[in-house]
Amino acid sequence: MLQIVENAKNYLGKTAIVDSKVEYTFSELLQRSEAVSASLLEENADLNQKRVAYIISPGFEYAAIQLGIWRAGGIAVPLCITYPFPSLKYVIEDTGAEYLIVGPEYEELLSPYKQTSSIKFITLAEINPEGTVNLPEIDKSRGAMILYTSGTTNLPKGVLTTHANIEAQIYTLVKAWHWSSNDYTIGILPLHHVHGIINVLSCALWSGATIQFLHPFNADEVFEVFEEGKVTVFMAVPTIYFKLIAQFEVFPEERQRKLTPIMEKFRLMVSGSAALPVSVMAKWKEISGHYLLERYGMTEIGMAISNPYHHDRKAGYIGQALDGVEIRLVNEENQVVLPGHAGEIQVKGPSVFKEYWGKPEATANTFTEDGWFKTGDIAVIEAGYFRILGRDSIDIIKSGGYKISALEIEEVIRQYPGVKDVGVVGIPDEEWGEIVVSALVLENPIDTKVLNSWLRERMPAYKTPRSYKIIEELPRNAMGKVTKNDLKKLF
Ligand code: MCA
Ligand code: AMP
Repeated sequence: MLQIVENAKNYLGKTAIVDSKVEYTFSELLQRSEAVSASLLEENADLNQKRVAYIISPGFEYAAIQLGIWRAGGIAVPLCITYPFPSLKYVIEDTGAEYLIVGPEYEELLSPYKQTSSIKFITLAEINPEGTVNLPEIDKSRGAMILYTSGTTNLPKGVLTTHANIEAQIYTLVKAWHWSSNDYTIGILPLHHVHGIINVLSCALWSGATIQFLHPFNADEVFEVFEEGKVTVFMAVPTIYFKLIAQFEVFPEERQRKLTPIMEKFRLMVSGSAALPVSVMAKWKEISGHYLLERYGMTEIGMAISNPYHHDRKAGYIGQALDGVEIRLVNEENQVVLPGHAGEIQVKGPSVFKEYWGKPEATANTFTEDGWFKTGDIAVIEAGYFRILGRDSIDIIKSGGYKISALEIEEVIRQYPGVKDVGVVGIPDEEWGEIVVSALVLENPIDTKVLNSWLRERMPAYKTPRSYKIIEELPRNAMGKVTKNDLKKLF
């Protein structure tokens, strides 16, 4: 029994999703998801954790497909809609997906998979709207979803979560942030990451709330929806709050005066995925009347630490351990540090993922012997609240809320003719958190604009460097390792 599906049965006539101004009830969502299950299962009784990759714009069909894969016993592999073909191919092949469900906008991009015999290519038009099927019993310990995350290796890793992990992640947030069927939220975040999939979409569906999708993100449209007066809960990354502030500031005073009291009535506004600058928090308070609730999470663990719903929210702090999540801070010897001392955040609990897909060694390395997940984030506790100090690896960059691996980008740039060596770093930026930049050592002269277009065919825009510097040699230490802090200074 999948709890998210069982809960939906309590709200059949209620609006679950608003997509392009069309309203869909929970009953329609369940029916469409069963049609998806039927088209995946055909004559089979259970997908038995076969991987189903899908590339669908945020909206009703996306939600129906996610539920349909789960109900049929498959593992959902949501693909990023802004990835170029090579990045999609990597995820599809790394998961060994046997099914690929493709929205109309992406059929041409993924057409190479139409011909292959190992993958069943399914378009939305091919899903029989009347399809029904006997659905299998799903054990909660089975795999439910694989999301890709960049790390300190040069290729992204698939993070496998079970149904039990996902239910724990959702339940924790529903309880901590008081979700109910009276809630109305906006879906603006990408749906290949935990923030959009779990914190917004799944928490809303689980609670019988309504989610209105806006795609692609557009600050003016977000305020238009606010003006309709239905929104109660809003979640975004700091870059989005930055963009909303910039948009608000160009509105005529009359519109500003109308918007503020509307936003003041919201029940909750949350920021996460990257550090929220105190300046953004202060400005947002002026505009909306809300102290943003900042929280901390990770693809591997869902949400772990959050500022309180009812009590003091502290600017610059991520809050306290969420219910059901165990947190400790340890030093380099893996010993718990004394209060007030910095240490790595380690996490235990039912929301922690099962494994990196097909990477037993990486999985083993990321857990301590006694089963704690090592986040790589360094924090300190001050007056009972956690504050993030940094990360243990300079090669992980957070830009626009996306986690980006410098090594992954370097690996691609190194293949470009004329490039002898390359170093990629993230430099601080108020709007994006960090911005990806690259230093190049050349064999032959190259045009960085041409390099940039070449990269855009191989990686999404958010990973592509925003600026390049051509240098004679990369700064290195006595061991020959590139000293990235010195590299940062060049920018
Ligand atoms: C895009 N641009 C950038 C970046 N991304 N420039 C610098 N740094 C970047 N990171 C450029 C584009 O190339 C383009 O320039 C211009 O900015 C507009 O790009 P576009 O993609 O249209 O931007 P946008 O649509 O306005 O997107 C901004 C965004 C988006 C809405 C903030 O980045 C976003 O949705 N971020 C959320 C990511 C997220 O959900 N992360 C959660 C993962 P040009 O025109 O020259 O091409 S973390 C997570 O799940 C954990 C569990 C957690 O804790 O939540
Ligand atoms: P991802 O793996 O994409 O899910 O990104 C998770 C990472 O985002 C964490 O390991 C943190 O480094 C960072 N992160 C998430 N929330 C916050 C926050 N509120 N403040 C600072 N960093 C955050």
